[in-house]
Amino acid sequence: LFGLMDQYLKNDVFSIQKSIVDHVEYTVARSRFRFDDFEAYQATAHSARDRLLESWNDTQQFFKDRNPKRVYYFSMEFLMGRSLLNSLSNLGIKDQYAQALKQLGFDLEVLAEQEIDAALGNGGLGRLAACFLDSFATLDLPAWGYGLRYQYGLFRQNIKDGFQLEQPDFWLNFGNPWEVERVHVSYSVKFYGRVDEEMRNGRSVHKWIPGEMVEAVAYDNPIPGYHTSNTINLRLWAAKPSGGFDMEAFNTGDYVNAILNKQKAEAISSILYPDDRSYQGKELRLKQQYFFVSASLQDIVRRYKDSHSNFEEFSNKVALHLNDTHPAIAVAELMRMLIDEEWLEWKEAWNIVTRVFSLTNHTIISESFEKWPVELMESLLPRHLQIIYEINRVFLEEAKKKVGSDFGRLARLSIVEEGSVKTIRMGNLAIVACHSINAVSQMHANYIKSTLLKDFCSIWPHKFQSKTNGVTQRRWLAFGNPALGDVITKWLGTEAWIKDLDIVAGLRQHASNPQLHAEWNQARYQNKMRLAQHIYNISGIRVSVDAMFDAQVKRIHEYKRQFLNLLSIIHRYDCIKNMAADERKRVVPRVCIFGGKAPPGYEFAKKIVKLVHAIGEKVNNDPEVGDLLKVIFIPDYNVSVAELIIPACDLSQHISTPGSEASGTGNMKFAMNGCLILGTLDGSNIEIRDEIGQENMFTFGVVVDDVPRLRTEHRNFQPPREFQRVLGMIRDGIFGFKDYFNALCDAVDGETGDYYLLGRDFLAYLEAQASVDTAFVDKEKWTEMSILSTAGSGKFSSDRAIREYAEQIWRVEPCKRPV
Ligand code: DL6
Repeated sequence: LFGLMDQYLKNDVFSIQKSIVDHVEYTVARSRFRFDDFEAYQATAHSARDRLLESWNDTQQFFKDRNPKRVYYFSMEFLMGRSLLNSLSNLGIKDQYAQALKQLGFDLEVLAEQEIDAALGNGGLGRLAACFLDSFATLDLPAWGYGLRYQYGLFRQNIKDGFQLEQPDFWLNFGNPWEVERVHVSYSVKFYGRVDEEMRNGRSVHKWIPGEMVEAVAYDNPIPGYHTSNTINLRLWAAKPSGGFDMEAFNTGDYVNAILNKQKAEAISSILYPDDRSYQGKELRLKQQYFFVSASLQDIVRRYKDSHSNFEEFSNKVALHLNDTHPAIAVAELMRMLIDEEWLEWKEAWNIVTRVFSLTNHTIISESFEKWPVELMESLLPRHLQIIYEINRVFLEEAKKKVGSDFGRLARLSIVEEGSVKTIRMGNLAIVACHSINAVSQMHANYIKSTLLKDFCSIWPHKFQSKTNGVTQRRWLAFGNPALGDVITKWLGTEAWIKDLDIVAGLRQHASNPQLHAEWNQARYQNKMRLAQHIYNISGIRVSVDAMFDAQVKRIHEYKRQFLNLLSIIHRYDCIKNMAADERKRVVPRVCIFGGKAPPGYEFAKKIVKLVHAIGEKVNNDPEVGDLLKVIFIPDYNVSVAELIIPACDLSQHISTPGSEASGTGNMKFAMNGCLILGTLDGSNIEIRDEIGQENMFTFGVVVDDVPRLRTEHRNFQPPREFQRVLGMIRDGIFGFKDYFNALCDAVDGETGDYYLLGRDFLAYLEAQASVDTAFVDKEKWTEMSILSTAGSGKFSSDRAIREYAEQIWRVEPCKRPV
C-alpha cells in the first residue's frame, strides 16, 4: 500500500488517455472504438472527477485528523457554471488532458462546450457563493458549502418573436458526472405534526411528533483549489421518500396512492425559485429552507460528535454562515436540536447558537427579508414556532432595557410582526441570533445601517460590518481569458497573480508601454472575434470588431435601469438619423449588447426584453445606420455566456439608481478583464472607482443622499426635452408594438413618479456616454485606461473577501494538506 500512499492516479498523457477510454467503455458504456463528442466529454469529466475524488478523500481525512475549526457556508443557491476546464486548470492538468484528447481525435475546448451549466442560482448571491467556494479551496480553509440539489435549475430563456419564454432546465437529464451520490449519508427531515410536552427528571421536555418525514440524501461535489492539494466539498441535498415512516398509510389498503404521496417528497428539491428578490408566503420555499438546513445541521452535529462527547467545544470548532436570511430557520433548528435532542439548557444552547452563526445581507429592499405567516409556520414547523416565540420574548426583554418603552421601536425589532396576518420576520430572527451581520460593500453597509437595519444598529452597533464582495480571478480571468492572462503573466514576470491578485498592480508601471498596448489589444481583439462569431451564430447579424462592444448583462430589474440604457440608444439612433452624411463619419460605432433573464412573473422586466428586440429589429436593419449602431440581445445569459462576453467588451454598464444595488460583482469581473466601467455611484462601483481611479472610469448621476429628496420632489420636476422625445418615439410606435410599451413609459414619465430617477439622470448619462465616445477614439488613452482597470482590480478578488471573513468573522485558519 505504501506505493499508493502518494498520488494514486497518474497524470501523464498516456494514463489520462487510458482513464478516458476506460470511462468510455465502462461508465458511459460505449465502444472505445466509437464515441462522439458528448460521450467523450462524459468520459473526460469522469476521468477528471476521479482525480478530484482522490484529492477530496485525502483532504477530508486530513481535516478529520487535524480537527480544525471549520466553516460551513449555508446557501440556497450556488451558481457554479461548468466544471471541466475549471477543474482541470485548478488541478494543473489541463495541458495534459488537451494533448491526451488531441491524440484521441478530440478537442478539449470543443468537449468543454458539451457541458450543461449547473445553474442552481439566480444571479449575484448564488454566483458569489460559487466564487467563495473557489477561494475557500484555494486558501486551504477547512470549509464546506451546503445547499440544495435542485432538479431544475434556473429556467432557460428562449426568445420567440422578441418575447421571453421560460423553459425548464433539465440539467440532470444526462446525469451529472461531477457529483457523487452518498446513499449512506442521509437524514430524516420532519414536517407538520404536533408537539407533546412532558416532564422528565423535573424538566419539561418537548417531543415533536411529525406528520411527514422526508429523507435528505447527500450529493457531494468536489471543489478543487488552485495550486494546492486541498479539495473541499459542496454537499447538496436531494429529497427522497422516507422509508420506514408512515407504514400506516399502506395498511389502509390504498397502496398506489400511498406510494404516490410519498413520492411528492421529491418535489422539495425539485425547483429553484426563479425570482431573486421576493418569495413571500410560499410553503414549498419554507419547506426547502428547512429541509436543507435540518439535513446540514444533522450532518454537522454528527461530524462534531464523532470526536467530542459534549458541546463545550462546539463554537470553537464550528462556524455557520447564512448566505442571506434564506437559511435563517437554522437558528431555531439548532436550538431545537440542542435542547430537545441533546438535552442542553436553554441558556447553554443559546450561548452556542449566538457564537456560531453569522449572516451576510445581500439586499437593500425590505421585501427581500422573508416573512412567514405564523399560521404556516405553526402547521409546518410547530416546535420551531414555539422556540422562535421564546427567543423573541427573551430578546424583547433585553431590548427594553436599551430602548425603554419606545413601543414603536420594539415593534420594529420584534421577530413577530403583528398585523392583519401575523408573521415571523426571518431577517430579525437571524440578526438576533448572529454575532456578525455583514453588508457586501462599503456603501451598502452605510446605507442599511441608516435604513433597513437602523433599529438593530442602534442597540448592537458592534454586530454590523462590511465585507466588500469579490470574484475569483481564476475562473473570470486566468482560465476564462487565457489570452489576456498570458499577457499579464508575461509583463508581471510571474503567474503569482492567479493566487494573489494584488500583484496585478505591477501592470501600472507598464501602462503606457506601446509593446504592452499591442499585446493587450491583440488579446482583446481575439476575444472580440470570438464573441462576434457567437453573435452571428445566434442572430445572423454581423458586427464589426472595430466597433465599441458595450454590454449590460445582468438580471433584468427596474432598479438596474436597462431602460435608461435603451432610452440612450434610441437617442443615439435618433441623432444618427438626423445627421448629415459627413457628420456620420464622426460617430463612434457601437455594438450594444444586452443579456439577462427577467423573473417570470415580472411584467416590467419582460417588456424590457421585448423592447431590446424591438429596437434591435429597427436599428439593425436600417441601412442608413449600418455598423454605426447595432443592438443585440444574447439569450439565456448564464455563467458560460458571461465567460464569453466579459473578456470581449470594451465598456460595461452598471447604472443602477444609487441606493439600490447592494454591491454588484459583474462590474468587478469586467474591470478585471480590462473593460471600462460606465456606472453610477452605487454599490461597489464606488470602491472600484477608488481603486482604479476616477480618471479610468465613467461615472455620472445623482448621489445616494439626494435620492429620497429627489423622489419626493418628483412632481415639480420637468424631465428634459431629449428624454420626452425618446419616450415619445416609443409611444408613437416607431419600434412597433405601439401600446405594448406604455407601461414602461408611464413608469418614468407619468404621475406615478419615476421612482428610479431615469428622467433626472438622463442628461448626465448622455454626457457620460459622450465622454465614453471621445475616449474610445483615442486608442492609446483607452488602452492605458483598460490596463489600469485591470491593475486596480486587486481588491476585488474573492480571496481577499474570504480572507477577511475567515479572520474577522469566522476565526478559522488554513489547514493545508501536505503534498
Ligand atoms: O452580494 C452578491 C449580490 C450583490 O452583488 C448584488 O448587488 C445583490 O443584488 C445580490 N442579491 C441577490 C439577491 N438578494 N437577496 N436576497 O442576488 O447579491
